[in-house]
Amino acid sequence: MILDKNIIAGHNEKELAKHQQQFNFLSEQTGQAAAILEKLKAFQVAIPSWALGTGGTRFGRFAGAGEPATLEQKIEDVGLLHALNQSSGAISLHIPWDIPTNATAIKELAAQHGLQFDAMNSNTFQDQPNQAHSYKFGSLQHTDKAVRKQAIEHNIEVINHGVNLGSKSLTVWLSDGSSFPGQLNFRKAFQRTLESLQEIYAALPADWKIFVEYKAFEPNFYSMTVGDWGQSLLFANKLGDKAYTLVDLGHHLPNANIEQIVALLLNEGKLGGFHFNDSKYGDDDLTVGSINPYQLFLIFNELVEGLDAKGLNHATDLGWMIDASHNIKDPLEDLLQSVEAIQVAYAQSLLVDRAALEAAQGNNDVALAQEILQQAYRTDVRPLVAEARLQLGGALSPIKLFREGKVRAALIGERGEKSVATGL
Ligand code: AOS
Ligand code: ZN
Ligand code: ZN
Repeated sequence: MILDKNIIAGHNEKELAKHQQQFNFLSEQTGQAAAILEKLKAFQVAIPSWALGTGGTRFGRFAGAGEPATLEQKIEDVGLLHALNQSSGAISLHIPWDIPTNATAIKELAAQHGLQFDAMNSNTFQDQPNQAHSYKFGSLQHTDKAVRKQAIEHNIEVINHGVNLGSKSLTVWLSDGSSFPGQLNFRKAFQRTLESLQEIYAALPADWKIFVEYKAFEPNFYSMTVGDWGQSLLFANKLGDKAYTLVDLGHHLPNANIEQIVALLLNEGKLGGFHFNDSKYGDDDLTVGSINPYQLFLIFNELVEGLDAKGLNHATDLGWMIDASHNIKDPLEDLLQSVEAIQVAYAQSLLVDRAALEAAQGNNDVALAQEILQQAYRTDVRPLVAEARLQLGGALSPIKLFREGKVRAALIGERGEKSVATGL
C-alpha cells in the first residue's frame, strides 16, 4: 500500500493547526457546519476507469508514466484516490477495456480498497479486433439487423459482467447518428434504436437501472440519434421505469441552461445521474469546475432543491460519476481536483437559505433571490470539505500529499515508466 494510514495521519498533523483555524471561522460564519458535514461524508463520486490514463485527442496522445495497464492497477489507482479523499469509493468500468476475467478476485480487490462498482459502460463506438460487423454506420440504429444484434449482445454481456461485480446500472452512450444530410432516415433510426434498447432493457435485472446518455455532436457531425435530453427522455419514457436520462455536462450545445434541464428531469423522476466534467467549447475535455464553477453550483442548487422536495437521498438516489480525461495533467491529480470541485459545489448548494429563497421567489424579489444564491456561492467552503475528509480518515490536502508522498514515482517504480492505460 503506497499510502498507509500513518502517512496520511502524519500529513494531517502538519496541516491541522491551519485547517482548524479556517474551519472554526467557517463554522461560526455559517452556523450549520455539522449538518453539511454529515451530508458531505455520505457523498461518493465514482471514478471512470478510462480517466486514469492521460486522454488523447485526434491529434495525438502524450502518455503519462506509470499509468495503470490492467484492471487491477486501475482499481489500485482509484483506491489511492479514495485513501486521499475518502469520497471516491466507486469505479465505473468500460467493456471491453476492463474485462474482469476473474470477477470474484476483482470484487475482493475492490473491497480491500473500500470500492464499489458503479455503472458499467458498453462500447459500440469502436470496432474491436475479431468483431464480425463494423460500427462505422452506427450500432443500435444500424440499418443491418446483424450489426444491431451484435451491439445488443455486447450490451447484455456488459450487464452480465456488472452482475458478477455487484454493479447496479448500465450506461449506454451511443455515437450513432449521421454526418451528412440525407444519410439517415431520422424516424427509422430512432425506431431501430428504440427496439434495440428495448432488447437490452429486457435483459436488465430487476434492481438495475439503464442510463441513456445524450450528446449533441461528435463523432457524428450532422445528427446524433441520442442528441439531446429530449431524445434521451423519449427513449427513457418508452423503455420504462428502470430507464433514465444521464446528463454529461459537456454534451450540450453552447449556453444550454443545464440547471433547468436537470431540474425538470429530476421532477419527472427521469434523472439518472451525471457525467461531471467541464468544457469551454464542448464535450468532456476539462476538469470539473475548471471553467464554469458557477454553473456547477447552479446545477447542484437545483439538485438539492429537487431531491429534498421529492424526499430523495442525495447520496444514493442518483448516479454521481466523473467523465473527463485530458492530455496534460497527471490523471490522479486531475481527478482529485474534480472530486473536490463537485464537493465544493454540493456544499455551497447546501448553504443556500432555502426558506429565504422561496420567499424571495414568491415575492418576485429578483435582486434578493440572486443575492441569496451568491451569498452561498461566494462562501469559501473548502475547509468544510477538508474537515469531511479529515473525519473520514482522508488527507487534509490530497494533492499536496500526493506530491509530497511521491505517489506517482512509486507507481512508476511498480509499473514502469512506459506503462500505458487501455481505453481512449
Ligand atoms: C462520450 O463522449 C461519452 O461522454 C461517454 O460517456 C464516455 O466518455 C465514453 O463512454 C468513454 O469513452
Ligand atoms: Zn459521458
Ligand atoms: Zn463525452
